Amino acid sequence: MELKERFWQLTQERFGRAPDQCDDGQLYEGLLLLTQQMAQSLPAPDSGRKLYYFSAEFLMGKLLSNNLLALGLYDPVKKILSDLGRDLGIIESMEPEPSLGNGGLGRLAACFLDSIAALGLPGDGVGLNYHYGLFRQKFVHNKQAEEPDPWIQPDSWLIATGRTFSVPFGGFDLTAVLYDIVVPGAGSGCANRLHLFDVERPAPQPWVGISFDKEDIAHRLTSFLYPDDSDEAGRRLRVYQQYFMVSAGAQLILTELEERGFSPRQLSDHVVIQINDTHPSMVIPELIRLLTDRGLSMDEAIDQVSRTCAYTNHTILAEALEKWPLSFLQDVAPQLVPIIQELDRRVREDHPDPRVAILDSQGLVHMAHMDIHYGFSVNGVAALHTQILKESELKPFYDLYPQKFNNKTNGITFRRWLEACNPSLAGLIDQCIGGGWRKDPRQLEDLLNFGDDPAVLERLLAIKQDNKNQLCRLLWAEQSIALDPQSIFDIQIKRLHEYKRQQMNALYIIRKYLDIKAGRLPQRPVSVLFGAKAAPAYTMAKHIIHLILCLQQLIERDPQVRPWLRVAMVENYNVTWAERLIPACDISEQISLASKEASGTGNMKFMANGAVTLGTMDGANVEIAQLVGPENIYTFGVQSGQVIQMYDEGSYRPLDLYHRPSIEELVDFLVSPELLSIGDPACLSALWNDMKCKDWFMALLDTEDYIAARDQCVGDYGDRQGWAKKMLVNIARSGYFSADRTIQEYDQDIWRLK
Ligand code: 26R
Repeated sequence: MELKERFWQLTQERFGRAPDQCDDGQLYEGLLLLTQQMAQSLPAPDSGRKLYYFSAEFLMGKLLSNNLLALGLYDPVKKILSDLGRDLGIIESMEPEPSLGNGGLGRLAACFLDSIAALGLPGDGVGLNYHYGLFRQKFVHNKQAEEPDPWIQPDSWLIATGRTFSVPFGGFDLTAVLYDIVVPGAGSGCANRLHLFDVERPAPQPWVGISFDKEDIAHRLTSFLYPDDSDEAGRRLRVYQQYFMVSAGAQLILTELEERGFSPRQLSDHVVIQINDTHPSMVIPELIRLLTDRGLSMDEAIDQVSRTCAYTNHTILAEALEKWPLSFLQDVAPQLVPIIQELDRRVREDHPDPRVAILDSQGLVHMAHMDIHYGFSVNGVAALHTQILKESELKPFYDLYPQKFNNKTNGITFRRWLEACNPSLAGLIDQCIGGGWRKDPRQLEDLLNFGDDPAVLERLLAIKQDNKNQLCRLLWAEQSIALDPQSIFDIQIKRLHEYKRQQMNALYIIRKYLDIKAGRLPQRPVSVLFGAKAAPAYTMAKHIIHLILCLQQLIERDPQVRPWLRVAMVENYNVTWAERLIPACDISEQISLASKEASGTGNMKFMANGAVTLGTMDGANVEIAQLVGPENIYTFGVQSGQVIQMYDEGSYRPLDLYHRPSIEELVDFLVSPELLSIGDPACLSALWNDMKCKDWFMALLDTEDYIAARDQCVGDYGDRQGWAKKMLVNIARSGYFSADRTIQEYDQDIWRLK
């Protein structure tokens, strides 16, 4: 049946009316169903080995336009709608964004699913169906407040599969109900699935307060996604969530293995599991348990599981390396305890070094250690990150198993992060080099032939300006934020964390503010944009948001400063906002303390959209710098090796730096009368105190260098031709960061799917 006919029939059946009589909400629903049906009818890729990507987070973003594009329906649907005088853009905006992730790790998982399906590889995601996702952020009195975010509507992308599994907790069982989201592959003609497990009878209301009785857990296990820095009670519920996810997921794997006609003894021939950070690590003892239940000996089960599981590390922050008290596990999943003890015993037998033990002397289970001993691959997510794992963080393990360690530099899907979010840039690229880059982003390098073509450079600048104009209209309409579209757009969007150093960005704003007040005008007007959620229990991160919002208000009220410098923090930053902000960015802020940001992926998205990076030599910034060369990036700051050394020696002294007059002036502004009259003195002085006395992530160490590099960058922006050339080189060299490339490497080196 023709697409148009099919759509008419669908809205007729559903709403008893033709599309021209439907409101926007009905059109959205109709398109959702149409897309879902077409995606569901696609076959799964041919299966040799099948991948299961286990992750506590999948930050998918809106799916309608993504899926329309993957199915090749975007242009036809757009045409059908415009013939009716309707706008696909408006209909897309009706879709609620599922917020099933915190940040980088969850968004990476979503990009990976997109690439796996597009490459026609057999690989499904396994995760949890959180009803309220991560919280929705509101700003109240210049502070972050959190609200539940109920994203599931009667019609959503979730398909009830009817499959259930029983998960045995200490003292009671829970039924895990499986929902699927179809993941159509762009151009591959096949589709994979994201499997999300849910409790049978989810609580009708979001809940406050946590208790651990059976009923509470039964209804609320899948209520919320835990923010990456949560309180003690939250941490305990995380263990329940993790075991629920991996037990149901492991049972699904064994069921599908059997359906394909294989025995549990053949697991590793037909299945590979990628463990996305340590949140799913309990899949290792759980699979061992299920295999021994099915008649394998302990030796056989351990052997199979060790050939099946591979682990990705996403952070070296000590506080993010999961260690669960064995007593927690005894409550949650007592049947795993003897297995974990046996795994630990075997490690100790072979390796007396206590640093590589699974169970430490305080009774904590080190999840990453279990992954490394009982998985066949360990990878970091950028070259520098993997090097740091080998040389310091995981050195004792690297010494034991050098062959297990490998690097997989992260990537992004260009389908969402260039084709879909920046259609005018995509169109210009087509005109220059043809459309081959859409299948193979490495072809973007052909753009380098246009580095001296004034017409192309002119167009690049015009498209950027147009995207900035559009963003201004949206910010005004949605959040009453007014910006000058002619100003430089300098953007930092990422989770709020001290190591990412939004506070250092704020110090630059203070520098400029003081300069303007003293009559020293900047080279040109700058708008500094932020988007960031702070974990609700992360006090210092919330103080930094408060500081930024106070600066925003201070400047907004000041007609002397406002024409030159503006600050805007977008409320409830999410994937959808990222898709609007990134195409409009001139300067991409990637200013983490060197060694702390494992990779970053926003840096890659900005680069592909023609923003120039201002960054430290950290994570994938190092690889960006190598690709574009020193003329096309602004780097600054102390190098990772030196930072690691300072931590080892404990030699960092923020107070000494604070006493430099150029820095003291900036830090002291936090407790100036101007700011105290706007903000909460308790928050501002706590932050002030921390910055000068603790400064755990060494913001003051790099402040002077940062200010100089940023001023240089703002100055160079004035040479429009020169700047456009930098933009072009960044776009041209960004193809390396295609998630398709990353996934091909995972497949070649780890998964071996076909
Ligand atoms: C255990 C719990 C407290 C927790 C800590 C940290 C839960 C989740 C996190 C998030 C971490 C693991 C994360 O998101 N890491 C990010 O992964 C991205 C994808 O690899 C990287 O680009 C990014 O640099 C890294 O911070």
